[in-house]
Amino acid sequence: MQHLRRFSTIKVLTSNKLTLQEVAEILNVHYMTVYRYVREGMLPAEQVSRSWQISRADLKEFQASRLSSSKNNKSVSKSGSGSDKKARHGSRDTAAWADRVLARLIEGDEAGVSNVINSALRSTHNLQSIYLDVLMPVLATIGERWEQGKLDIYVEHRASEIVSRLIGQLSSKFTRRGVDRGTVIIVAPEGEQHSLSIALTADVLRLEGWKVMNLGGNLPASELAKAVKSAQNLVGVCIATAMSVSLRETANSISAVRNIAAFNVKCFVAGLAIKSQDQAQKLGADFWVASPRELIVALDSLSKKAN
Ligand code: B12
Repeated sequence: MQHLRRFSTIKVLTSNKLTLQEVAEILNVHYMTVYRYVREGMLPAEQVSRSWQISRADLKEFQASRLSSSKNNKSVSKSGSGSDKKARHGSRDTAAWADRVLARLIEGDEAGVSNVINSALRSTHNLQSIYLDVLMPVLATIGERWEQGKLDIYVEHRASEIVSRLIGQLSSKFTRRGVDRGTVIIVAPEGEQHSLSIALTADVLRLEGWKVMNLGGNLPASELAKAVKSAQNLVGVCIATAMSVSLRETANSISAVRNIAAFNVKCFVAGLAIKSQDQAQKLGADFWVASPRELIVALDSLSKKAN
């Protein structure tokens, strides 16, 4: 065992390309945290076959940026206005909760998942983090294992259904009274049934004070146009697409929005099938958002500009 550990340490020290697991060892965080850094574009990585590779140079840069941001965080805390919730975001805490949720989900233990989530909520008091740092990475990991043939399709379907019901239970907690920043529509285009990440994002935006019209998956462009017409004080429309075959319908949806919406309504695209701002613009959108947090930031800056 010790021999194996030494071998992996030597490999970590000498190789120029590192795996998620190796980076996790170096940073002393869970590998799902590293995966999230990669997926949220914080840590550049290349996908080779089915695994991610991170260059040592990129890791060094990432470590340097984390060091400077943690110095900044410390100075905020000293001034008394630091947020515990922020400090916990993406930490080993959330990774540990994610591990527990993942294990219960794979077992199909719905009550167990609910118990773990409720304990996590009592412990972190951070709804946003439970959705974005626990449930979303867990779904992505289940997807990865499914793609690698490590999980049966029925297990993945069962997990999706459990998460869907869990969102139903938690959704009512995501309210912020007395704030109305305008309306945001979130939807997936016709043919696209991947709607869990849309539902999670919708709740998180509600907590930020947005009125969210969640239209779910598989919505024809003509129906989206009707929804846009009916919306009061519409600020943005976000179309999420997981499958590349849905890109044409994504473009149709965007053009339907453009035909009906006021000029200042912004169109965002998100999801696994969208990889760059350039691609987003080619589809007719204004902005690509790589994660729900990016959408929150983009909407914040729109409302600041408007005020
Ligand atoms: C769950 C799942 C399903 C469920 C969906 C349940 C539901 N109600 O949503 C079911 C079982 C229905 C399903 C069906 C299918 N699926 Co499926 N599915 C998945 C799986 C495992 C997870 C999707 C998910 O929720 N991920 C969680 C999100 C959070 O992870 P993420 O995408 O990495 O999210 C990051 C960003 O993309 C972004 N983001 C994602 N969504 C959004 C939304 C907003 C608003 C914002 C701001 C950001 C954002 O934020 C995250 C980073 O912080 C993925 C595998 C995977 N790797 O994701 C396959 C996957 C998406 N499915 C796939 C396929 C092919 C299918 C099927 C065709 C399978 C089949 N043969 O029947 C059908 C198609 C159904 C259809 N017509 O849409 C492929 C798509 C390949 C492609 N690129 O074209 C994938 C990638 C799996 C694979 N590699 O084969 N699927």
